[in-house]
Amino acid sequence: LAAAVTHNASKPDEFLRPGDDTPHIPDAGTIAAPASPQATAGTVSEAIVSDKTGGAATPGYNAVGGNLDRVRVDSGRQALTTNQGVAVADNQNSLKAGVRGPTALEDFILREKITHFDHERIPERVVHARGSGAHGYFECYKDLSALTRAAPFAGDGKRTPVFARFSTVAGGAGSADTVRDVRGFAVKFYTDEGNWDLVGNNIPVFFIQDAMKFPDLVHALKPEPHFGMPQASSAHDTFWDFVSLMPESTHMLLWQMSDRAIPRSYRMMQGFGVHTFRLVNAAGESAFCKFHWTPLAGTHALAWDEAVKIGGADPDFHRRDLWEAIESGHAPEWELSLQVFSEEQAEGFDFDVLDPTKLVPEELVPLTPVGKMVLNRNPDNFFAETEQIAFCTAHIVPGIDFSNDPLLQGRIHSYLDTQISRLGGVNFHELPINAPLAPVHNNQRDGMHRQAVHRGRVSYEPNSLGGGCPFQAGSAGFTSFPQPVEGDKVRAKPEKFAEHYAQARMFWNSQSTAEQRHIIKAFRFELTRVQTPAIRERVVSLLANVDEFLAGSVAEGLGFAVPDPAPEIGPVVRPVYAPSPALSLTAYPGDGSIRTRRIAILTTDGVDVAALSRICDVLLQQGAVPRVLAPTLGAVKGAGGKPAGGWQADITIEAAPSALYDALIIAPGEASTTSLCENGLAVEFVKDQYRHCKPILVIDTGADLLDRAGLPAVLPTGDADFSLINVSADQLDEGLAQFIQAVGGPRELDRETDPPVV
Ligand code: HDD
Repeated sequence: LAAAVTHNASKPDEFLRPGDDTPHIPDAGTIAAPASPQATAGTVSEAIVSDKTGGAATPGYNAVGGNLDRVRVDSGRQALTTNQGVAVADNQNSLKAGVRGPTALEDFILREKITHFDHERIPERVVHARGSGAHGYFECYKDLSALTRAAPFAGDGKRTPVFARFSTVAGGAGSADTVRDVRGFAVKFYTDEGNWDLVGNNIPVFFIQDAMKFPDLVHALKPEPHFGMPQASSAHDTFWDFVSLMPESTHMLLWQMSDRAIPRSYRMMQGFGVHTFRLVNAAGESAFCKFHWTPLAGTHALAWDEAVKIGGADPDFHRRDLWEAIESGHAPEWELSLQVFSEEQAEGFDFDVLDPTKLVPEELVPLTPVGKMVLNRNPDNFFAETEQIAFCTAHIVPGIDFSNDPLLQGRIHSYLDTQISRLGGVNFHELPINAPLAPVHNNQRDGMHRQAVHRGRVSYEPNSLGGGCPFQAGSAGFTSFPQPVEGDKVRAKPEKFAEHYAQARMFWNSQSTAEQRHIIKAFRFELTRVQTPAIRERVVSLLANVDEFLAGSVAEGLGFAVPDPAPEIGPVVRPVYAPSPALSLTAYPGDGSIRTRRIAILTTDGVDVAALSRICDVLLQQGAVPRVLAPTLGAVKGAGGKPAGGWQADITIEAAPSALYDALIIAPGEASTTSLCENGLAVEFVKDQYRHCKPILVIDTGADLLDRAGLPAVLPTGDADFSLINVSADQLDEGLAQFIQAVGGPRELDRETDPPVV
């Protein structure tokens, strides 16, 4: 053994140990060059993303970056160490008694490494486990101090750092992004007066009226306990059993079955604070308030068939989309608007503003835009930031206060409580991503994983030994709004909470014809997966209280007659609302730009190289992300098999199917088209683009592929299909102009038939 060790030390390679006695700093390695010429132009591409991974963080990019700087670790040009900072000579071999002998218990390096690994995972969030986040800032348009003393609104153009996390609700941390589900929309504002968390969803109402029912809702929604299925889906008996017995869910169910629940991107969905909150100014005057986030990119949704296919092709679709948009410099933005109303106004509404299953129609209280959020920096480390961030509805700052909404009241407890087991103790606020930028001084002490080193002998208040510090802030500190309360201690609900269908009906009547079609199909799909006939019927009996056509269409799809409407409990006054256009996704088309939109260009050998270059140039100028797809990787050859000026396939048709792209261009070239027509994957690609109502541009011979895919030349309505563009080679620029307009606009939903013809 002694001989071996001596030998080993002098000739390390003898036992296949990489490295030698001197510290070895490896090269960074060569990062693959972007495949095609267009990928060099600063667009979203795998190349740019990988280029970034080794890069150092940019300190001070926004203020919270500064906060995180002190804990950032970059290991470039550093030796490997243990957690105690002892340099490790050999990271390949455990310490053995003889090369073929047992491992020594004294191998503290092995044991530390394995022990740490064994404990790498923490419990995932009980709901909203799957999420993605980013840093950015909130910028207030105008000083709002007349309305609230909350720090983010305390000056024209004032910026407050934020971290936002978007999530699905039902699935586990490793589930797919594009499932049908509500999306979480949580924003932590690191204000100069402490952290404020606005923990909302992309739907402005909720399933239940009282926190007492939340564990029941979640138990019903999550995988069924006996066999752990289904993951990340509400299409199963226990969920529909529960909601069918909770008529107050009906309004939310319509939203959940709408296209809101399959957003195209986190960047393209609204966010809502859901509850009624209070704003309080420095004079102590208060108004009620609802918070709305509106994406500047507009609201866009996937088709259901598309969402399902993306789930297989790229389960990280939304995570990747957010990451790539930020890396490529297209920072997503949302405008924050407030609905502000007085307590007296609220009393006049025919619903209760404390009921989270109701929204305040914009016709009643219009929206006032007050600022915008820009997300411009990806996290350095997913676990340290996106996973460890802890949002709590209890985190409010002076100027913001709660209402008595019984769901909100329960949430105030739940979020802080859950972090104690999820993040392992009461000091989770010291994790860098959770630490406020505002200074923290109090007499709370000790507990698991304490980071702060409190000095001095005093940890109580009042004290004289510490000069009375930290002292109470008095009126400069948080003061609860002194709302008068009276009444008996009861377990009961206010009267207006009993009406469950008027706003569901308003929502239904506010949807476009296509949106209504999608809601019907979503109910049909979900309830088809339900195995218990009585549950299906009970859900339709709720819908019978909303709209006859809706209930009739869903019942027909499920093969039974519409049952009697679900009975009301006691006499109920049902208000009648006019349609509210703001409740349709069509109300927020965005600015019509095609920035960040992913465009597939189908090619193969024989492609018209000049046309391909022109197409990519034009799309890149617009900030889109063109991707050259071909049957195999490698060079794409031009006409006559000549090399095509450096053009390479970015990805294969097999590896990146149609659902991953917003639009399709079939590049011209006779030989290219002939060969694509023989490729079933290419034909399927074209069919899916059509079925998902996305724009398709074909140039010249590319039209043969449309015929091969059997696409109709006109819409089922008999009208021309503006998004199916077919031009000759000399009309390329006109074709591209029409294509860009189509990609920036809404999808051609008139293509839809039930069942689809293509
Ligand atoms: Fe909740 C997480 C949103 C009702 C209890 N919730 C969570 C997240 C969002 C929401 C966005 C994820 C935050 C993140 O990204 O870390 N929740 C809502 C909305 C609700 C709502 C908009 C209704 C208006 N939630 C609600 C109730 C309770 C909870 C009534 C309990 C009484 N929610 C939780 C939780 C979670 C959570 C168990 C899981 C992980 C976490 O908090 O940090 O405490």
